[in-house]
Amino acid sequence: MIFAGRKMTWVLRFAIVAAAGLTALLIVAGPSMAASNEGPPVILEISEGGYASEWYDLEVSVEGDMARGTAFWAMDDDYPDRMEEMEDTGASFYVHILLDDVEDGPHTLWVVVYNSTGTTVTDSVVIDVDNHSPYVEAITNHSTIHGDFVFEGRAVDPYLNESAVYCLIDGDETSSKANVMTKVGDHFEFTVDATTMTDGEHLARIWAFDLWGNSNKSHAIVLFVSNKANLVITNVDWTKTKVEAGKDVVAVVTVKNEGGTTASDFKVSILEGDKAVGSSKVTDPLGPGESRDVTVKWSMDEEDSREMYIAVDTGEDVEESKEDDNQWPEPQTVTFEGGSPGFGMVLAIFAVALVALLASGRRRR
Ligand SMILES: [Ca+2]
Ligand SMILES: [Ca+2]
Ligand SMILES: [Ca+2]
Repeated sequence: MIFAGRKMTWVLRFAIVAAAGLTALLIVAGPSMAASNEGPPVILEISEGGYASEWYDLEVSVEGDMARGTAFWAMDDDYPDRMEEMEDTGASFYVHILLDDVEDGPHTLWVVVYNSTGTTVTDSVVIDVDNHSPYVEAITNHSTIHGDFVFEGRAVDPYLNESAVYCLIDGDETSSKANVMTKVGDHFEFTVDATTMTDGEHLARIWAFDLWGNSNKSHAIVLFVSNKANLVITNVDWTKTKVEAGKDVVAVVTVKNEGGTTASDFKVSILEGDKAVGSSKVTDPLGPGESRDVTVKWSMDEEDSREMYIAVDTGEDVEESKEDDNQWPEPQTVTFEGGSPGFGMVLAIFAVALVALLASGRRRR
């Protein structure tokens, strides 16, 4: 019984497979078997249209009395005056259309079929030509960043896939697919969370796809991540550079914290060579993005000219993401001159004169 059951099953399987095969054969051969060689031409099937890049195969299958018939095609305004003959493959009419010189965008392909009696039938299909990858451009400039930072870029394509515009970071295509940029007006934005990135240089690009699948990456911009503090000097204004010996030369220094951590208790100094000769201490916290003017002074007793520099955090009190950008690049020559006696000297001369006057007064008595 068991054997008979198995045998039965095998026969049944064979029957099913055979039936399925025959059905498939009928489906494949369907249209041509069903096509009639008589009567006016009828377009049974035309190729699907849709996205095309570089080339497109246009094909129509026709039934009817086509013994001496033929088919012509044209694109857009070339219909109906400038039509070209299609190749008769027997089963269909066919043409391989090169799209290299065709503008990106929708185009209509027309087909006109003639049969031996001169009767015609017309059909058309729309193709969306997309030969080019999107135009992309990073708008954001090279920046020092911390916390949330909005990266901006442009992506333009007749068939841009707006859900496939990414902020590509450090060339990591896999993880950057999560950085989908949002369309804002005429550009795209993505908020970079610098706290998830290591301090230092990172490269950001906009990477955009069109619906066809062509993609393009912009030039890279440098995002310098500074989750730690980063003190820099943004301006130096020397308010006194030529003074009498013993008096102060003065500079007003604008210090900025470009990092993401507050800094305090650091020095701003006037340097002679590498040596800080005059310093001011900043004790109040300088928060991320904040700037402050700090006045620094230095004096010298002898008459001379010196070349001086300005730098921040000369005591190395603050741990920064970048320590090599703390010096203002332009030196300043300061001059100490000999001059009229100082106020102290005037007082001393006056005192001596007074004593002498008193002494001579006493003698007169
Ligand atoms: Ca495109
Ligand atoms: Ca710094
Ligand atoms: Ca430092």
